[in-house]
Amino acid sequence: MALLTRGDHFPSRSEFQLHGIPPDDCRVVLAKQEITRLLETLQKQQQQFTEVADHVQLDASIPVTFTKDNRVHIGPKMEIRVVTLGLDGAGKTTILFKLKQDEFMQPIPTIGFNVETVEYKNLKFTIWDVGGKHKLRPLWKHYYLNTQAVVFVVDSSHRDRVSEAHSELAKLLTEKELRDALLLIFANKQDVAGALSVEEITELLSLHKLCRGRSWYIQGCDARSGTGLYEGLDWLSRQLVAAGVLDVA
Ligand SMILES: Nc1nc2c(ncn2[C@@H]2O[C@H](COP(=O)(O)OP(=O)(O)OP(=O)(O)O)[C@@H](O)[C@H]2O)c(=O)[nH]1
Ligand SMILES: [Mg+2]
Repeated sequence: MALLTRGDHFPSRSEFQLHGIPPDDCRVVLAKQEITRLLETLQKQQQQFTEVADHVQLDASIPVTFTKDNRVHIGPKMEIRVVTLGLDGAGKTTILFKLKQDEFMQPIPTIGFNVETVEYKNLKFTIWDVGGKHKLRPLWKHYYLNTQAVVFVVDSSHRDRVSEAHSELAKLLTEKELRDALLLIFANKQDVAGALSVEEITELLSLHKLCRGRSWYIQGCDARSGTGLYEGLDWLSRQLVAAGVLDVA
């Protein structure tokens, strides 16, 4: 058709119609031209990407975090300050060592504190583990500043100490510096026969009442084997990322 052999000029819709070509046919011919142009652009871009990939070593280990409000954090891990509290013998140090070294180590009662960093997913937790003996509890308050999460450990095998744990937790939750801190409760020693279940601990600590208006979660665990520990960290990381804890502006 003469209309389509005119060198550098491609006919317009009205020129097609002038030659009596039906509108549907003219749409197909015009679309073909557009698609050819798009394909050429695509091929050019693919070629450019291939050339770039040959020269640039992409680092797959660079962590990327997407926050709930659609912000993206690319780069070093988000750092989170956590303090573990709870009565003496609840298992705080055992949890810390298990997370750090992935092995059970028989701890001695903590006089003072231990501090370790634990990397998990895109987060770097700095965990302060403070001694829980009665006479050491007045020192807990020195660890509250800038704490983003409290991990409160309860010995589920010690039914007769749960009310003592309740009163310490109740005191903690009135602390101004911990007002915005997330609260993860580990119902530890679930491996011990006859241990209180997560539901029983929730009930005995009146968690629904005590923690009203705060982000909290209770997770059963066994610090010796590690069962449940990462589920707790998962909850924490979801909350921290959702809250957009890190300023990525
Ligand atoms: N069966 C069992 N024993 C545990 C578990 N976690 C800790 N223990 C034991 O409980 C005892 C106390 O553990 P710690 O980790 O020292 O407790 P803590 O909370 O750090 O105590 P303080 O440092 O005194 O505040 C140790 O003998 C641990 O081996 C657990 O999940 N199951
Ligand atoms: Mg300890």
